[in-house]
Amino acid sequence: MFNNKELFKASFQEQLVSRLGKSMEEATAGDVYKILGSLIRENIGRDWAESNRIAKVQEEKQVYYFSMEFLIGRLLGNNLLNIGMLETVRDGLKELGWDLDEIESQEPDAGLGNGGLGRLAACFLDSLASLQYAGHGCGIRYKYGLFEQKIIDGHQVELPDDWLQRGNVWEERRPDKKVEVRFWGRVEMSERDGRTVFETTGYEKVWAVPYDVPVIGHGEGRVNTLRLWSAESAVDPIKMAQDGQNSYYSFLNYSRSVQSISEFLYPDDSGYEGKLLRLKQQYFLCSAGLQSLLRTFEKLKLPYTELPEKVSVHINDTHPTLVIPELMRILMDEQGFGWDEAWDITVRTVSYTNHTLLSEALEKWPENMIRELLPRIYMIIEEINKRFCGQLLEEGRSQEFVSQVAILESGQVKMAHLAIAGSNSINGVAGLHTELLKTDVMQPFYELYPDRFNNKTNGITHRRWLMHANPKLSSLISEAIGSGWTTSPLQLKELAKFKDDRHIQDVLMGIKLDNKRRLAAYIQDKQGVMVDPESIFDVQVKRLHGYKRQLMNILHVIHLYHEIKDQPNVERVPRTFIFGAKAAPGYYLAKSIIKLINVAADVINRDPQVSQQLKVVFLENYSVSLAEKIIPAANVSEQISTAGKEASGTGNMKFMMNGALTIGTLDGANVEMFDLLGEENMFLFGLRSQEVLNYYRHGGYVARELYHQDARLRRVLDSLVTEGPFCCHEREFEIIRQALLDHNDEFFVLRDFDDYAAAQKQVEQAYRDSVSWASKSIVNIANSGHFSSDCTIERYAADIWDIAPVRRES
Ligand code: 26V
Repeated sequence: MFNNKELFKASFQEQLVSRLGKSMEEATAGDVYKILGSLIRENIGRDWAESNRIAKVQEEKQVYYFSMEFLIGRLLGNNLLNIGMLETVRDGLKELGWDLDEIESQEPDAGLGNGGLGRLAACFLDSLASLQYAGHGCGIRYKYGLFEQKIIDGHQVELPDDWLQRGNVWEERRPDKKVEVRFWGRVEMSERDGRTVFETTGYEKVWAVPYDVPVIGHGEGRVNTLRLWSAESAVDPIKMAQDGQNSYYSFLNYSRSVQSISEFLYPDDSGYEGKLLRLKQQYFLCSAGLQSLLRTFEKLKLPYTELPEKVSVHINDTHPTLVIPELMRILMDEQGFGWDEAWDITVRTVSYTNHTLLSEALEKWPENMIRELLPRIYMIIEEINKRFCGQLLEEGRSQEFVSQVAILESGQVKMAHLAIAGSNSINGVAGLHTELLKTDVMQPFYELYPDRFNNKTNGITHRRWLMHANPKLSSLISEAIGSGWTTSPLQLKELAKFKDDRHIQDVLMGIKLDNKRRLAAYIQDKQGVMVDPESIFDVQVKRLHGYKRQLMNILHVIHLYHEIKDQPNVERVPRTFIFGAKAAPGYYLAKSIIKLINVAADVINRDPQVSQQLKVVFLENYSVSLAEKIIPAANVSEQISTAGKEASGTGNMKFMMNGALTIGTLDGANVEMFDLLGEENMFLFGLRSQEVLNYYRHGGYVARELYHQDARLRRVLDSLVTEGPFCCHEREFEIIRQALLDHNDEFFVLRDFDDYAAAQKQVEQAYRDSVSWASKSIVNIANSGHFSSDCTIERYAADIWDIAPVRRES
C-alpha cells in the first residue's frame, strides 16, 4: 500500500484527514504516531490473515511459547524495519516536516517483563517470525507493566506504568475468541459408564479475553501472533441478583477480584513469593492459552493422539508449569482419555526452559493454596507425584533419592520438579548453566532423564539490537561485507578480515563517538549532568541484584576517586561510569546500592578536582527503549556477576554486537564469548565457578580478613559509614557494610575486588591505543552473529520443537 515515498505520503495525509479529521498543520507527534501505526496494521493485515490460513491448510506444526513476561518495548521502528519501509517512511516524514525518531518516542514501552527472561521471549518472537516459523506467544495483557522508576533524593521510587492510557495501536481485541477460566469450587466424583468422572461445582468463572498483537517477521511477510489475555467478569449482574446473590457489593467484589488478575506484572525477579494472586495469574495464562490453542487444533479434525505432531507448548521458566496438569485435565475430563494416554500426549507436547539456579527464585507453591484455588488441578498434581514416585521406588531407587525429586514435599509443590517430570525437553540457557543444572541443582533428574537435558545458549535479535538501534554501524558493516549478514547473521564473521583496516577502524570509532554524543545529550537533558563524549563510557545496565555485583563496580569507582584525590596530577584516561537498574520494590539491600551509586555520583561529579577525570551517572528508569540508546554508545560492557550465578545474560551479547569490549567473569554466556574472542579481545577476571562452588561447599572465605589486609578496601568501606564523604545520614549504608563484613560477602565482592581493579587498569591501558581498541571492537562485532537469536531459534526448532519454516505457496 505504500511501497514508495510518494504513495506513503499520500496515504499518510489521507488517513490523517479521514481518521482524525486533521490537516498536516494541526497534527501532533502523537497523531503522526497513531496514523503510522494504523497504516502498518492495514499494510500487514493480509499477510497476517494469510499466515493464519496457511497454518490451517498446510497443517504445519505450531509452537506456542507460554510466558508470564514479554518485554517487547516499542514496536513502530522495528515493524517498519521488518516490512522494509523504515527508510521510505523516514524520508517521507521528513518531507512532511517530521522526524521519525521523535515520532518513535511517542510510543510507550510495552514493559510486560522484568528483565532478561521477558526480553528473551520478545527476541524469540522476532526470530520465529523472521525465520518463517509458525511460533506464537501466549502471555498476559497486564494493565500496568513493570513500574516506572523515579530517583528522588537518590532513592528509587516506584510509579505505576500506565502504558495503555492512550490506547495501543498494535493490539486487536478478539471478544469472539474469549474462553472461560475457573477457580475455586469442589470436585465431585461419580461413576459413568464404568468410569470415574470428575466434575467441579461451585466454581467462580472468569472470562479470558484475548488481545492479539501481530508479530511481523523481517522480509518475507510472515506474521505470527502474540496473544495477550485480559481477565473480564463472566457473571451477569442481573443473573446474580436473580440467583439470590443479590448484594451489589458482592458483584463489585467479584468484579474487582477478576480485574486484579491481569492488573499488574509482579516486579520481583529476585525471589519467589507465594502470593495467591500470582498463582491465579499463572493458571489464568495456562488455562486460557491451552483452551485457545486446542480450539485451533480441533479445526484440523485430527485425534488428540496427534496433538504432539501438530503442537509444541514451550514454557518459559516454571511460571507456566500449570499447563501440564491443565492439559491432563482437559484430555481426561473433557476428552475422555485414560491417565496413561493423557500423560503420554502431555509429555510429548510440553518442553521447558530453566532460567535460574538461584534457589530463592525456584518456585514452590503451598499445597493448600493450590488445593483450594484449583482443586481438580491439585488432584492431578497429586496423582502425577504418586505415580512418579511410585515408579521410581519400583525401579529400586532409594527413599532418599525419591524424596529429593518428589514434586510434593513438606506441604509444597515444587514447580521445577513438575516441569521436568512433565516435559520432553529441559534446557538451560548457556553451556555453563546447563552443565551446572546437570551436575548440581537438578543432578538427580539428569540421572533419570539424561536424554531430555540439552543446552540452548540464549540469543538476541540483531534486527532490533543492531540494525534498528545502531543504523550507522549497520551501514558500515554492509559497506564492508555486503548486506547478507542481515538475514544470515553468522556472516558478520567476515568483518574480522577488516580488523586492521585503518579506514574501517576510523569510521567505526567515529560512529561510536556519534552515539556517545547522542547519549551525552540525553544525559544532559534528563539529568543535567555533563559528560565528556571522549571519555571511556563504561556501562552496567541490568536489574539490580546482589549476584550481578553493581556493588563491586561502584566500590571500585569510589576507589578510583580516592586515587585521584591522592594523586590529582597523574595523567589518566577520563572515564564515565554509567549505571541503569531497577530494584525489586522490597529488596532493601538492592535499593541502598542504588542510593549509594547516586550519592557517589553526586560527590564525584561535584568535585572539580575529580570530575575532569571521573564521572558517574545513574540513568533513571532503565527500559528497552533506553537500552537502545545506551548500548550503541558503550565502550566497555560490565558483565561481572559471581561465577555460576548468571544463567546466561543477554545484555552481554547486545554490547558485544555494538562493538563494546567486555570486562567480565567466566559466567553464563560470557564463557562462550570468551571462547570466540580469546583473551586479547575481552577483559577477564575473578573467581571461576568451580572455585565459588568450593567456597560454598567447604568454606574457607573470610571477607573480614580481606578488609583488614587490603588498605584500599578498608578505605572504600570506611568512607561509606564513618569517614565520609560517601556517608549518608542515619548510617544508610551500614546495611551494605554488614552484607560484606558481617554476612561474609555472599557474592565474593571483596574477594574479586583486586582482580577486578587490575582488569580495569588493563581496560584503561588498552583504551590509550585507539587503533588496537578499534581492532578488538571489530573482532567483537564480527563474532557476535553467533549470538543472534536466529541461531538460537534454529536450534530450538531442530532439536526441541521439530518444526520447519512454513513456505508460502505463491
Ligand atoms: C523470578 C520470579 C520469582 C517470582 C516472581 C516473578 C519472577 C519473575 C522472574 C524471576 C526470575 C526468572 C529468572 C530469570 O529472569 N532469569 C534470567 O533469564 C535470562 C534469560 O534466559 C538470563 O539471560 C539471565 O541470566 C537470567 O538471570
